[in-house]
Amino acid sequence: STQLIKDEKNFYITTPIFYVNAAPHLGHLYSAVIADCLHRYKQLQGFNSRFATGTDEHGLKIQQAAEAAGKDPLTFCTGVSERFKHLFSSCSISFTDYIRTTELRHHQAVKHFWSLLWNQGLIYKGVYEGWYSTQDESFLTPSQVGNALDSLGKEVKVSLESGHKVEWMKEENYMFRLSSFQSQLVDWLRGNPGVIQPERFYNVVLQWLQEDLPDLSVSRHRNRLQWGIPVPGDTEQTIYVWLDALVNYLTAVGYPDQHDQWWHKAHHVIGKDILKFHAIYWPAFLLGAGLPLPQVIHVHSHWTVGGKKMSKSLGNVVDPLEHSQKFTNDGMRYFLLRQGVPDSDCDYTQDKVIKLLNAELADSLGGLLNRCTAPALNPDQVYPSFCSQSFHGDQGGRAVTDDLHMLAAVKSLPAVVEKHYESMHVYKALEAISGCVRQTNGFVQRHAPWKLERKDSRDRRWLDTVLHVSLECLRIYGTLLQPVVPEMSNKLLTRLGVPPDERSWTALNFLPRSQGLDSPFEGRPLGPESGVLFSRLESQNRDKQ
Ligand code: ME8
Repeated sequence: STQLIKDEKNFYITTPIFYVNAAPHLGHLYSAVIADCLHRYKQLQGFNSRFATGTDEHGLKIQQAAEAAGKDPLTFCTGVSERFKHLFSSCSISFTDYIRTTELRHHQAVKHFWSLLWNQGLIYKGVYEGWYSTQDESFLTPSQVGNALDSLGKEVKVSLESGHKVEWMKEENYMFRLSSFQSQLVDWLRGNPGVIQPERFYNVVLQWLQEDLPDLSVSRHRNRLQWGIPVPGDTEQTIYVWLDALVNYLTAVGYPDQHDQWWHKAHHVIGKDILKFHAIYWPAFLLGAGLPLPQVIHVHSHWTVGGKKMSKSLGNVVDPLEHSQKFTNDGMRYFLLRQGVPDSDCDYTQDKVIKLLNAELADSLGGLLNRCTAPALNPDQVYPSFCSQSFHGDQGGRAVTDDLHMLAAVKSLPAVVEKHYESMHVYKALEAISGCVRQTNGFVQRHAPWKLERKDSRDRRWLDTVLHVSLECLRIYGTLLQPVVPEMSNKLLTRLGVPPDERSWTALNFLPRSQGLDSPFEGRPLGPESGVLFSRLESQNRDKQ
């Protein structure tokens, strides 16, 4: 039972593993930031959280990209994989495992997984005939294919969902009995309504499962695809890249030897473009292999740039490293999570980034911290005492109705934020925090503590109380913001003198003194002065993107 209690606090979060055919872009960073936020949030709640990310390095698309670059595939993959790793390390993505599908441990995991499916009679040799999109590494039914014009005006067949070109192929290969899992998948979804979030995507998957679910080709002939893992017992065939890639989630927690205590806590963050693979193929494979299904699949939508899909040919691909250098890591993270809505696509423009960060981080939050810690107002550089009589007592209490509203809002803020972090509606959490910051600024503005007379004892008590309340608000905001803007929160909490062991979710008891509890902060010194919290960004008139 000790084991059980230990496992209860385990949590496992993943990002998609990223294709190494091209450089990282904004969308990739977005997936990683969402997962990182959830990982940090769980850790603050006392969970033992593991967080895996990495790169997807096999398949036709990569094979062709390496050829085009004139490099041998592994050298090519290593180069791009390092770029992803560097991006994530630079952007405070605190992964605990970085997996590459070209690693030996992964080859072993995939072979083991394949053999299990094979031994269950779930894989058979057959002939696949149908459409294939190399760009999506995806098989499509005729109803998923339509006509379009290519760049030369020639009529071509494309995937209706992605718009990418498809080709007709006919090949002998191995097939997985996907069709036999249709009703089990429907039962799983019906029995677990929260398993795919947001609900919109849950409904999409249920809809897909109303249609025909043909068996799935899970290998390619070696003549076509060499860059991959050979089928165990048949070196003429290479394992389909999606089967290979999905198993990475197991490899990263030690499959096949020691995945148990983590695997049944798996949470996947994915973009909407790869929903079918994660919500239909993956659960079917797992059912076939007798493994538990993921706890939650968190789906997010896409970023467009200047109203258009990001694409090399349009030249509007946002380099996330360059932009996080320009706007700071925390600035980028804040923007992506504050503006990114999981349910629908969002548009990225530098103008919006600058306006948002200046308003909410530099002016509102940074301004509040600056005011309450400025030596002019707080010459002793301490967390002053809270006096409930001067706040809300019968004699001379100076709080007004708006102040009480503010206190109530901040008091309920942790629960509100928690709810939104749990469902990955981080933008709602940030909206709530930012609303409270605004109210606290209003509180300070209303009572203009700089006009109070420090020598007058009644004024002084009130001044201290106003500062105490504001610092408490800041402490709550700093604590709640840690999953989103870790560096800035650290700076803020350090300035307030909050030590690292008082920054977890259990430290969120707001203003304990006003609730008749001892305030651990009363009289404590503030931390050292550390400059502005977030420097205002210059607007970039020449470049509106
Ligand atoms: O699909 N906006 O890799 P990938 C937001 N290797 N997110 C976006 C985006 C955009 N415009 N474009 C991409 C693969 N993404 C596979 C995954 S998992 C076993 C294998 C995000 O490099 C989105 O999360 O094409 C997408 O799912 C992810 O990047 C992977 O992109």
